[in-house]
Amino acid sequence: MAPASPLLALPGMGGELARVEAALRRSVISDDPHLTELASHLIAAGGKRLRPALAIVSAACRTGLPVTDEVVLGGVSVELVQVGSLYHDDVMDEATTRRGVDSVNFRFGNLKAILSGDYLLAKASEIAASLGTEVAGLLAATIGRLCEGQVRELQSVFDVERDESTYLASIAGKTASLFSAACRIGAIVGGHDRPAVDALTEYGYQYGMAFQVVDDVLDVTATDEELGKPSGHDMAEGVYTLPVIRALAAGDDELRELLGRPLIEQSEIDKARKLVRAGHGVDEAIVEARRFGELACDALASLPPSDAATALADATTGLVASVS
Ligand code: GRG
Repeated sequence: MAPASPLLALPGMGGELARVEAALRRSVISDDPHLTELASHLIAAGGKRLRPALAIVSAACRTGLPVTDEVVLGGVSVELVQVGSLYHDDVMDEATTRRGVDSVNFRFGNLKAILSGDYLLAKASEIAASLGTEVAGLLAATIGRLCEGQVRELQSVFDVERDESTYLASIAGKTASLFSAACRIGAIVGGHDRPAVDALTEYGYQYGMAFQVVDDVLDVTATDEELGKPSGHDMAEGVYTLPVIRALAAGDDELRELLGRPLIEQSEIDKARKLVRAGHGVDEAIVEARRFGELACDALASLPPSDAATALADATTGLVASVS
């Protein structure tokens, strides 16, 4: 879990996020009350709503706040994809909790989690289509990228030789693509000119890369309480992220011996985390997160100065500072 973002502190954002909440809840109402219950489960549980916030603040770089209803809907479509992907991810991971509550698969079973995840994606697509063919095409392509990123990750699970380019390609798909789409949709629907749309798209991509690297650092460095979920989960499940890849590349043979198979015992997970923290892998991953953060800020340089653009820059520096 990444820390709260300064985006949410931009004056007026409280009201904008209340609009997102209302529209999100409306968007998943079905004629079947049980499907409404399933689809509402993780929406009601909360979440940081970072992606709709990014869509709104991207639009606000041109117009300020409040944004139009269409921009709010753009943010809602992206959050529905986020929630739908979490439903599917939790089935794949056999997760029992998410956003501080039972995961949908744990509470209702895998079949209902998959189907209601599909329903969320369908609702996201319907909203995107109402915002025009460009937004609809972008959201569809982004869902494809999420799947590509996740499949890439699956292909290198338990691979102690996983290289950095494979890792970066995976996180670009599974995480950065949705952040990038959030900013691009906010920018398109918010009426920015093409150079600004492209600048905000690039910002979202680089922010998303930094976000995932920070998330991966926290899996090694944070406590269960700080994360709100068991730490070291990725290593235990064979997903070797940047700090681990760097530790292995530096020749940590004890870590190499331990990895390559599931870590079942808590003592093994603790040992693996300790070994990674003892080397330079965490520091080197933070340097990479900072580099992505700087690229995100660079992408904002061509935009006219505004409170919204400052909030985007602050969000990036705050994100990286949270692990520095
Ligand atoms: C069906 C769209 C779809 C995708 C299938 C399962 C899958 C492929 C992709 C999942 C990818 C995934 C879970 C990436 C991790 C992204 C991530 C960093 C999630 C956590 O985001 P936060 O911290 O969470 O913003 P909240 O709960 O605050 O929204």
